[in-house]
Amino acid sequence: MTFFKKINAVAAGAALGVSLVATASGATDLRGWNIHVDDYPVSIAMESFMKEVTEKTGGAITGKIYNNGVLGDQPDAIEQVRLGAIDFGEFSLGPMGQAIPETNVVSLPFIFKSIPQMYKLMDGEVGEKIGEGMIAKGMVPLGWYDAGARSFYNSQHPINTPDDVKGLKIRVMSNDLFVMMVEAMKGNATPMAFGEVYQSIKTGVVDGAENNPPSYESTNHFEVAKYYSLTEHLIIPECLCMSKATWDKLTPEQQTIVKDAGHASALLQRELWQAREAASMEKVKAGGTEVNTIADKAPFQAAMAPVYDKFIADNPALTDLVNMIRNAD
Ligand code: BDP
Repeated sequence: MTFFKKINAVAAGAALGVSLVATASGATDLRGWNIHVDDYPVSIAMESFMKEVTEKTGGAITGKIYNNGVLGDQPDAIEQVRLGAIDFGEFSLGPMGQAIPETNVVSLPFIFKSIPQMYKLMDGEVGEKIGEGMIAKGMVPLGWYDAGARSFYNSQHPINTPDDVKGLKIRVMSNDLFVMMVEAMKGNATPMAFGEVYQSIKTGVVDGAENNPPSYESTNHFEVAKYYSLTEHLIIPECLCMSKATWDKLTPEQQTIVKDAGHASALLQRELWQAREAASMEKVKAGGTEVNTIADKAPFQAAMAPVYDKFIADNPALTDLVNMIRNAD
């Protein structure tokens, strides 16, 4: 059974009980959470998702997407979607790890060999297993979005070796794994909301952070942290997800429309991402960013051994999933 057939089978059962409610109540108006600025690839793809859903359901499902994180910070929004208080959102799997252990495997540094490999695996069995974990915790994945690779940036000096991270105060997304990752290189990690990072770098609360080029650029972090070192230590997929509570209220026909629109929006987002990544790199360089590539990533990978050891020790049930990714071509 394919992944979506599975969620449909589960949902078809649930829909028997609730489809009447959906029909009787007429139009369903959804609220969508998004952390990014209006012209970001994620934001454009989410709008296209909503438009397609409204058109194909003949106006029975409408919705509004709230950009710039105005509905709250990401870890809170994940909880809100799980509880059904927000209907859908576009999330990094990074901050999902605390609530949904399966998603943590993609937050292990250097677990994927490349972005194409990440997609191949997420579009196959690995993605299915992670998706099942998400559904069990109240989130239905509708499409995997691209977030490129994350690299370190800071206001002090370029990073070429793990030793260069030593002593730097680095903001990370909310997940213990990212704290361990920075500490494994003897840096000081500070979990912090995305929206607070610019000011924190500017005022010296932290020296830097880590992110993909479009986020480094769209947040203007490049203005205050000009050394961008392409460690590419994390390739974390993102997800357009619907609350299971909302999903269960849709008719099977509506679920198919939502699922298809989610898939189409992911394909659009992945395409937009490529162009934005290139444009962002140009913009930050023109703005004075000093970009350096890493001649040898092996020492960074080796430094992550304790992160893997602790993760496997704490999550023995996820060992197979970790190995499935690590042993993939
Ligand atoms: C961006 C992700 C976004 C995260 C942000 C962060 O797209 O979901 O909230 O990083 O670092 O790349 O918090």
